Amino acid sequence: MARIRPLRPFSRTPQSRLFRILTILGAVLGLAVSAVAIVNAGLLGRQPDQEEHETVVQAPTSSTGSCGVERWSVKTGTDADADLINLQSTTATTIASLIALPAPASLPSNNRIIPTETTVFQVQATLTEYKLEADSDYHLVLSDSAGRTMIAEIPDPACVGSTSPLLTSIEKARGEFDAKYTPTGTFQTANVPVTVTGVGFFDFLHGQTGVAPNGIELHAVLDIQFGTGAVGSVTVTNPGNQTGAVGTAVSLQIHATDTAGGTLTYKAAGLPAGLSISASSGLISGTPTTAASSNVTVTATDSTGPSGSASFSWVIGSSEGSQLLGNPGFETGSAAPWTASSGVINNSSTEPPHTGSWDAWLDGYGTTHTDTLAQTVTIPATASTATLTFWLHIDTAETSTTTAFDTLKVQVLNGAGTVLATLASYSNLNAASGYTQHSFNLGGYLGQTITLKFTGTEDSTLQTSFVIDDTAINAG
Ligand SMILES: [Ca+2]
Ligand SMILES: [Ca+2]
Repeated sequence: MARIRPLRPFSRTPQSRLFRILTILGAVLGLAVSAVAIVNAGLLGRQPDQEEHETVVQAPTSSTGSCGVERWSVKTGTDADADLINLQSTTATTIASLIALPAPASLPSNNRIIPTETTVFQVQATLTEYKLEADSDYHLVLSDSAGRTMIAEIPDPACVGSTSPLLTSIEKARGEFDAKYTPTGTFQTANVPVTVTGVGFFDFLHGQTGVAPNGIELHAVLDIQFGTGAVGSVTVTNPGNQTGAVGTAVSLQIHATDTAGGTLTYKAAGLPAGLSISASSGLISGTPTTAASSNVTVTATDSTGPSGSASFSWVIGSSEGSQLLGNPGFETGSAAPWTASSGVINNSSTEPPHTGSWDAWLDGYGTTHTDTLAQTVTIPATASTATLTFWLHIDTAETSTTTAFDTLKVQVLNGAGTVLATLASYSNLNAASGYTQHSFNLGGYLGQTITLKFTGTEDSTLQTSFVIDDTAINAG
């Protein structure tokens, strides 16, 4: 809305002719809007300072009984762009940098100047003076060592809409200030070092005390720390967006750096069901129970007060793509969690792997011999499909084109060792160069604990080698 010039007593201070004209014009405009309960700061009975010329609205629960009007939603986080404020990070800056920003050509009443007004800045400065404004703001004047000044404002929480994402921080900052000072309607001198955190904001130039040439302010202030030197800060390293599957255990270590000198406590909001974070170590662990997409925010708080956070998404699939077999390509160089007969786990170049360095080589002796390879898995009841795949190479010294002298059975057994199904049987008749992938539906075993077993049996002469690699049981 258009800003309304205040009505002032003509006798109060010497005024320019232009100002008188504007004042009279303002009075006319003021009358025009009086029906909407806008009252004038200059008429509230307190002695107004020269610099604040803004209209206010009555708000009985606020410090002065009034809240502000001009760009008020932007100042307090209830504007149309409030959700664009990046509250997840804080940008350390200086008064010199902020007052060097170009002043916008116009200032929208209910929208933000991006990125300055969607950024949370932190400035170390000297608080030179402060005052309770007619709009219930605490008006702080910040100065750097070169005398450059800018304004920071702590709104009265009673003047902040309940939907504002800034409300909690504003309440905290107001409390931090109240714990040290008691602002009144008159400027009081402080001259103490402060670290002020707040949202960037461009104000109209009213000649406010301490105003930056470009009108930049920290408005609203979200935190103020008093004292010399840095208060320290906490930075949480964003782990990036995560994916997982129902039934597959998770272990994600959150890392944070802390210069505040205390101890860190971790919290997480929005974790997928089944996961939790260790408050002391920052380790997120557990097993997801539900397929869902979550927005997770992890916050680390130093015991002296500062905190940092990081947000990321975490998509839990319905165990789609979850692969149940351990050591599926035998690349550990040993059997476990397979059980295998002696000599099966192989890395000799005589029977090279499908991928990696290792495979499972059953038989190949040319004498009566049996090799086995087995692994027990539980197929989740939450899965709707389960598929066994593996790569198989067969070579042989047998020459028959009609008789299976040496065989490899692929079987499913139950917990008692009873064969539930023979999925396939291969033999010397299937010998070929290279590997072939085979696939079998295990959808009949959802929710069951089964043993997948390969059994290679040779007769008394002429070797046949059954070489297996890159196995998988994918449950989804
Ligand atoms: Ca391999
Ligand atoms: Ca044979």
